[in-house]
Amino acid sequence: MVPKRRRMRASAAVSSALPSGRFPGVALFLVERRMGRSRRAFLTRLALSKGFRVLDSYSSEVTHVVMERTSAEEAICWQECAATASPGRPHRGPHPALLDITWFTESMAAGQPVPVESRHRLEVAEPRTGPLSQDWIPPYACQRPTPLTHHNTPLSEALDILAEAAGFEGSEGRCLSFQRASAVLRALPCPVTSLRQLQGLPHFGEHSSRVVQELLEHGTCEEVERVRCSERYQTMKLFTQIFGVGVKTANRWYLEGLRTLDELQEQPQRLNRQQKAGLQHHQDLSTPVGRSDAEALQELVEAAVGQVLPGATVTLTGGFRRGKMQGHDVDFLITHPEEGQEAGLLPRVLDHLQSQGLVLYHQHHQSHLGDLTRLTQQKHTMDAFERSFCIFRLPQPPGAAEGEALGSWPIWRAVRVDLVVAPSSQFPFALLGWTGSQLFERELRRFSRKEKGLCLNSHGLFDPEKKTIFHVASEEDIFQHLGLEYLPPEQRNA
Ligand code: DCP
Ligand code: MG
Repeated sequence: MVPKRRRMRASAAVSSALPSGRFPGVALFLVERRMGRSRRAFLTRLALSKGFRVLDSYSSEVTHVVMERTSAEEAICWQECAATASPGRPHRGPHPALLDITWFTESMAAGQPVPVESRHRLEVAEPRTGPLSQDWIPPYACQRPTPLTHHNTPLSEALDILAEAAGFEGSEGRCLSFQRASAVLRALPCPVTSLRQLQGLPHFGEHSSRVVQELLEHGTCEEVERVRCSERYQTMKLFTQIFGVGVKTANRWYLEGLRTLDELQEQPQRLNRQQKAGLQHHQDLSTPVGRSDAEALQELVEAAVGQVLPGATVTLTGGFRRGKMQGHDVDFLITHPEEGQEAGLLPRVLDHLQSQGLVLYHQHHQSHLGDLTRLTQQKHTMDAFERSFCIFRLPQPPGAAEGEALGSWPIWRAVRVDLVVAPSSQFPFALLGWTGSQLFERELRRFSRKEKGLCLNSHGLFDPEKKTIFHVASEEDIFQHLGLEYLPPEQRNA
C-alpha cells in the first residue's frame, strides 16, 4: 500500500499541474483499474515531470485515456461506465483516444506525445450485441461500480417487484436471487436489447432471464403485472411502509383479514408506541424526503450536537450519501475525534432538539459495545451502536409544496430520522455500513467471508484465523484490506 501521505502528495501534484502543460491540446487520464493505485501515481509523476498535463478525474477535457492490460471491449465498457458516472459532463467534440500503455511509454521515452497509431488504440469497430464480458461484470456487487442512474431501469424495476414480493412471502433465497439479478442490470454499461447479452452474466438464472425475455419481447411481463396488482402485494406494501412494521407483523395482520390503514386506526390495541406514531404521521412519512430537507435537518442536528459536545461531527449517510435526491428517511452518523467523548451523547442531543419543538417521536437504544473481537463476529444486521429512531418536526420554507396557494404552505412536515453514534476507531466501518445500499452491504460482507475468510460488519474487520482486528483510518483502507478497488458512495447503488 502507498502510505497515505505519499498518495496525497501524488494527487496534490496532479491538481496543481499547470492547466495547459508543455503540450497544449493534450490532457491525459490514467485508468487505475489493472494499473493499480501506486503505479498510477508513479506514472502520473513521470508524465508531469516531462511537462504533460494529467487530469485526476475523467472529464470532457481528457484527450488521451491510458490503460494497462485492458482489452478493447473492456476499454469501451470502461468509457461507457465513466460517461455514466459523470452524467453532468458530456463530452464535447470527439471522444478521447482509448490507448494502451505502449503509447504512454513511447511518449515518455520521446519526451513528447508520439502520434497515435492504430496499434496503440483500444477500440472495437462494431457496437456490442453479443454477450457482455463476464470479466467486466464480476459476481459480487462490491466488485463493480453501480451508479444511481443506469441503462436498464424498466428491467431492474420488474425484478425488484418480484424480489419484494418474495420477501413478503418470507422466501429470502428467492428475494436475494432477484435482487442480485436486478443489481447486475444496474451495473451494465449499456441497455440490454437482446437476451443473448445476458449469456454468462452472473446471477441470471432461468426465472430472471424469462422475465427479461418477456419484457424485451412484449414490453410487459405477465407475472410481474399479476403480482403488482394482487391484493396480497399491495396490502403487504402498505403495511410494511408504516414506521415500525416489518414483514412478520404485516403478514399477521393480512392473515387476520386487515387490509387498510383505517382498519388499523380502529384497533389501537394492536399497535405499539412506534407504530402508533408511524400511523399518526403516515401521510408525511410516506411522502419522499428531498435533499433540501435532508440538508436542513443536518444543520439542525449539527447545531444541537455542537451545543452538547463541541468537536463532534455529523455525517449524512444512507441513500443521500450515495447521491439520491430523495429517500424514505434521513440517516446521520455522529462521532467525536477523542474516543469515549461520544458515549451517552444522544439523550442530551435529543433533549436539546426537543426543547426547540423539533421532535415528534424518538426511541433511544443504548449502545452495548464491549469487546471488539466479539462485536466484529456478530452476524446480526443490527449493530450495537447507541442510536435513536426519530420522527422530526421539520419547519418548511414557503414554496416547499407543489401547487400551494400563497400563504397556505405547510408550516412543518414529519420526517423519519435515524441518529447513530460511533466511537472514532469504528467510524470508517460504521460509515461504510450505514451508506448502503442494503444489497451492497450484504454483498460486501458475503465477499469478505467467502472470498477472504474475514468477518466484516459496522464495527470492524476481523481475521478469525489469526485472531486479529484490522485498524483503519478510512473507508478506502477497508476496501484495500479486502483487495477491492475503492468505490465511492455514488457507485454503491446496487
Ligand atoms: N442498512 C443495512 N441493513 C439493513 C438496514 C440498513 O445494511 N437491514 C444500512 C444500509 C442502508 C443504510 O443502513 O443504506 C440506511 O438504511 P435505510 O433503510 O435508510 O436505506 P437507504 O438510506 O439506503 O434508503 P432510503 O433512501 O429509502 O432511506
Ligand atoms: Mg435512509
